Amino acid sequence: MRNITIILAASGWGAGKFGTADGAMTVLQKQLLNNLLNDHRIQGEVYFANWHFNSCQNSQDYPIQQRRNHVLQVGRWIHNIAERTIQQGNFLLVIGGDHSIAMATWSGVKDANCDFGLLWIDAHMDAHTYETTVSNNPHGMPAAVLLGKGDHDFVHLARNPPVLKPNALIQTGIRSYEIEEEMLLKHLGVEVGYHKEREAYNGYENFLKSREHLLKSNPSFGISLDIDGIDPAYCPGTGTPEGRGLELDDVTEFLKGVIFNSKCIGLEIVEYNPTLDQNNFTFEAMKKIIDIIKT
Ligand SMILES: [Mn+2]
Repeated sequence: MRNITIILAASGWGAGKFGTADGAMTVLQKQLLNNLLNDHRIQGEVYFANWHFNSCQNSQDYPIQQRRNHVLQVGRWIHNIAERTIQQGNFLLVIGGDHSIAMATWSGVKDANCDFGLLWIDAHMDAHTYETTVSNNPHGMPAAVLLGKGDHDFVHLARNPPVLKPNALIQTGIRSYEIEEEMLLKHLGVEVGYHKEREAYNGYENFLKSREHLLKSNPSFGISLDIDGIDPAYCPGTGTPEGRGLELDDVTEFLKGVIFNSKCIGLEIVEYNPTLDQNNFTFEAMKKIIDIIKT
């Protein structure tokens, strides 16, 4: 029996468009968790919270400080549940929502006295701070925050920051970033898997290598999956799509049965924005991803 705690965080406060919040909403309403929750090998509990009155609004219509405060509120909620989840030995599944929630997810895991490495699957580095950001969107900052850089309160969602030492983070799928982000990660010595040559790329092998590498210096690992890391041909429903992305099959193959892998502490899936979907492609991809983790 595997105990699993699922957090559905309907928050787009860290993104440009609040529609990202509808990702968690859709997963709930369209019952994408049913196969997980009805599996006799799994004992699941679900936490859901919606942080918007109107997800049709743009976050740019709100002051930066207010958006930041909401990101912190959502973050404290997630942190507390994540911490308890890991203390209880449960598998943690977080579904967003935008990627700013990663600050909280992995801060909570760390505060449960868990040593882990994090595989970051994304088109973007998300290594901005308020000093370098162009958009002022916190979902471009979580990797920096987890490394102890940037906004003081974001960093201190964790009791003892930084959450990650540079060798406990590996990024993959990266193909869109600003020079300031690259400089920060290079300076710290984080391993970045660039994804510019799609043809020459062996996605699945690469995931396995990254996991092995993380497990050399960490007893366990977690996965932060930004679905914009996957090619927009499969996942067009996301706020900042980038072409020439990862193969969906590589990602699902890697995630196969992951909740029964005792070395894997948790998975986070973020940036699904159903309002931007085309032909339900992203919906179907989400369904596939959620089902495969118990297969
Ligand atoms: Mn991201």
